[in-house]
Amino acid sequence: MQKSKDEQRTGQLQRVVQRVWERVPHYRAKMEDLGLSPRDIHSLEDLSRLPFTTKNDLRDTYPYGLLACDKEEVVRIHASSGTTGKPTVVAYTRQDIATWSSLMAHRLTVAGLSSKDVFQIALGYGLFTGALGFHWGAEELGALVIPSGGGFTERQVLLMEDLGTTAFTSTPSYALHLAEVLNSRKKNNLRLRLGIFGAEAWTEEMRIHLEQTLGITAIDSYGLSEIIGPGVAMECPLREGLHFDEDHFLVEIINPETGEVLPPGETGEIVITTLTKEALPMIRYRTRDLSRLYSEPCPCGCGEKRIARILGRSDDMLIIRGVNVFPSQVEVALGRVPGLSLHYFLEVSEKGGMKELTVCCESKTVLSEEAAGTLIRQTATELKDLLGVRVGLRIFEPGVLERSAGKAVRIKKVA
Ligand code: DLL
Repeated sequence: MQKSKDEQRTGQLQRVVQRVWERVPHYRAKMEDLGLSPRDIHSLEDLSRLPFTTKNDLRDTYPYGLLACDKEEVVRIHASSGTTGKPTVVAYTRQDIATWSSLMAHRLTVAGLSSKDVFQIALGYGLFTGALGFHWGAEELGALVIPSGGGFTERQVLLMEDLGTTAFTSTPSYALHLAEVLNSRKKNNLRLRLGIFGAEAWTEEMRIHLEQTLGITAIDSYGLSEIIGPGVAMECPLREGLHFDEDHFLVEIINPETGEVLPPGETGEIVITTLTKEALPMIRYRTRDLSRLYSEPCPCGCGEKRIARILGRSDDMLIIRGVNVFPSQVEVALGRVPGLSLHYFLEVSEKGGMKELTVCCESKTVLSEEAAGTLIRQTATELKDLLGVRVGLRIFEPGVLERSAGKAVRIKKVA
């Protein structure tokens, strides 16, 4: 059984390599530089011989240089959410949209969504892949879809109450805000049972908080525009890792410094190869996201490869006095302090060539001077224990920090 799957995937890999070799001069040149041709791909082991693709390859060939189909065959464009410079444009053929919808419908079904659900999509519609990816998948499985988009929290709540929303998707940081607004209201008629969250790093502490305050099961969903959008990997209801569909994506974990492929269990950068995409196949795309592969199959029995919750992006890793710090580790520490909400950001400044970090967070309630002092000491201890380095800390009163409707900005650089 496994052998035939491997043979089938080898065939898919050979076809996708042949496709980019024939149609994308940029890929062909990179392969030729390594002395490779499609004839060198005999098995899945040969994947690691292929060159990596990075965001720079997309930038250098902006906007259509990596297209592996005629432009007339492209039916949709999305763009990545980069905040500086030109966006990264990604393209889809009609078949790519169908593939995306059906893999999304499958992932959502596994996550627990069904045609009986009323599914509210509180993600941005537009160039961002988030909303439309969920939208087409949820419609395909027959759920009643409410395309509410990001933000406009009062309207989100009204729709949830009046239309009987049973499941919704948003970023975890926006779900935290929604939960706060819902809990501040006297009466609400909520029927929520399932939340599917992604597009940014979040933690088990945030999951527990969202599940408890919203009365839902919270599922982690991972994806990126360059690969297809949301739907690349998602948890099943056991919530023990995000499942990859290897009929569509081959996944490797590499050492980001050396490029060497790491065995299951070791943390490194996720690298993904698409097997079925037509317009923009990706060969060994370096995501910059850090995670690890599980070595054993999920207890749910599906047999798919799983990755652990994403630790963060390598670009977001801060080095504070020689210690590596990820925003998600700060979230874990804050989640251990009962008096704090999970709204936070990291202020980063530079003094004499050294990075300084100040964690800015919020108390749950307005505190007396004495209680505030205790909370500061408690939080500083948790941060020091978890990060292994002492960092600055500012605790604001409830409601002071900005709420995000989409991806939260966790790192703010100050002069
Ligand atoms: O964020 C696609 C998406 C939308 C995924 C909605 C899930 C839900 P991009 O805008 O291209 O696409 O951003 C991709 O977001 O490389 C990760 O750094 C981060 N990311 C996405 N999902 C997760 C997650 C969408 N579950 C980038 N956990 C990726 C941690 C995530 N980070």
